[in-house]
Amino acid sequence: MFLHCGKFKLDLSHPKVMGIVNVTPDSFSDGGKHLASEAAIAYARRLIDDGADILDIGGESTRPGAAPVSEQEELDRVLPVIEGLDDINIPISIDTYKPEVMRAALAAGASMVNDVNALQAERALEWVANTSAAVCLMHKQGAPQNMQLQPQYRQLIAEVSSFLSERIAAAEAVGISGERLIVDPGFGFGKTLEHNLALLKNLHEFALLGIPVLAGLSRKSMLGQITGREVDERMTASVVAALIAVQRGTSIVRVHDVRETVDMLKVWRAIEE
Ligand code: 7PM
Repeated sequence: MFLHCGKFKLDLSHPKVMGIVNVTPDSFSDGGKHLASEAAIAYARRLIDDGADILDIGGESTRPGAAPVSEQEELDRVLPVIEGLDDINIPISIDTYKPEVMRAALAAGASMVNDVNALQAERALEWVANTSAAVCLMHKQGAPQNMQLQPQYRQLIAEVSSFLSERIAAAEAVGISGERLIVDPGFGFGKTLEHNLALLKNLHEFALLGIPVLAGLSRKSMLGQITGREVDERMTASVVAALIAVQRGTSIVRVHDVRETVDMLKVWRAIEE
């Protein structure tokens, strides 16, 4: 299976690593916008050295309860970073749910959209259709501000699956072909620990949609709940969770710890081929 993203064709016959680059003021330097961009660019280059296959660049935290950021602020954060990475030879994904940010980022050189809102915003489908970018369609229940309050499902896997299948149909209806699509069950987005574990255990079910699956488990609170560890101490748990995901057919893992995840995949592949 190949993923078409802009000028890139990613061979998904082996799982790929998407490295997370958060361009938020608290993540990179408080010495002003320019320094923050430079630091984010340097960080992104390190992830490439570490073996990242895709970079996911985001300017607004989608974490539960996070304050929304204005469109202009988000653009000011991510565009200089995308522009500063114009020489790299791996795809850049823009992590946003805002159509204007998608459009500007794709024009600046990004070739994938990672949308936790699955292109449900007005104009998002149409704008992405007019490009050759790939899109990750993620499931969530509720809005980031309240989604963790009381998540409930009658049939978790079936509900997440049918949402994703409806979004695949919506994307294909506007001309975004299946080769450009990725689906993601959205770990932690309106899910309890029990829900997250059931999703992880049954991840192979989503491969039945016929679209590559992406899993974002890195450092998530479900791993904190299981191990009792703080967010900065969840690397081992994250790498193991990524292994469980690829064992269940996941094509792309979205991670902070690129080096360690790449090592894990090398070990896994050594016995898998
Ligand atoms: C706090 C909680 C901070 C959660 C950050 C997060 C995903 C994503 C995020 C995912 C896709 C994080 C998350 N998670 N995009 N964006 N899939 N496609 O760990 O699971 O970065 S935000």
